[in-house]
Amino acid sequence: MIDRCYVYEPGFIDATSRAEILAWLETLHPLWEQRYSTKRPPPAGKQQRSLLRPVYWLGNWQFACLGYYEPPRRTKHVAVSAEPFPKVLAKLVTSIEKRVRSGFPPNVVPRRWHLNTCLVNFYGDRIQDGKEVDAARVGEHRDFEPGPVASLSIGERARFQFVRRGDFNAPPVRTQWLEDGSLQIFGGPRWKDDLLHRVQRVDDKQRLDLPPHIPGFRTRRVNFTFRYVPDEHVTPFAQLPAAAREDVRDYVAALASHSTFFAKELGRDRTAAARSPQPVD
Ligand SMILES: O=C(O)CCC(=O)C(=O)O
Repeated sequence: MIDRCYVYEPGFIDATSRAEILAWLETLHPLWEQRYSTKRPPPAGKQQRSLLRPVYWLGNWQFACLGYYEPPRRTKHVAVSAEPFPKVLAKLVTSIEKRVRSGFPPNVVPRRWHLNTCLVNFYGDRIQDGKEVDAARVGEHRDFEPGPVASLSIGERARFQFVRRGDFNAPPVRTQWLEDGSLQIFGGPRWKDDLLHRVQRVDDKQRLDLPPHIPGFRTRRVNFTFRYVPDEHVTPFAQLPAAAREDVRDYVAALASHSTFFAKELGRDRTAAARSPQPVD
């Protein structure tokens, strides 16, 4: 039976686009975020830790310390305006959106759905005391953004699985190897809500070292997951509440040192602060 809510297409990314994506990746400076705010103690019972892998976000950045976008309970002040998609990704996204609109049942595609958010995940090895420690996996989770999500993969293939909630040791409902250049799209209540997904492992057959160079890390797979966050839920850095702004200021400053977009965002906040100086004792 044809499932109109799931697509896997190997070889979706053509050679020219692949080369352009790799060239663009060279220019990136991903962040290796802390899970919780560094400005106050972690929530009760939680330990501060680094994320397993470096990431970059486009469209809007969901910093781990602010909590990820999760409607309806967490929609405000968690999706922070970020750089637009580079041309090569924007073009691929246009074709993915067309495919979703023509192929997916209309009732699983929200009215204003468009892929305006991209999480770039770097999978590979952490270099620790001169040794490589495999960090190429993602535990079971849901993507809470409304509507179908689409993902593009570059590099070594990854074993991607859909599993039933609460029964992670049971045989997966679906295992899909995501190959270099492939596209995966899933939507609808079964794939998005009822099942969780995970990346169980990533091959290391070619000893790849994909761009960009990330200190303390060797990348063998890059995944781009495209999602939809309603535009009214995307907040410029300067308009975040003060505590959230302090939580992410160091990250935005790090991004700003390589990105004109973030340099402007940081500048807007400084201009606003200069206009309303803090009272002095
Ligand atoms: O790397 C992948 O293929 C999936 C990434 C993922 O599950 C996510 O970004 O939510």
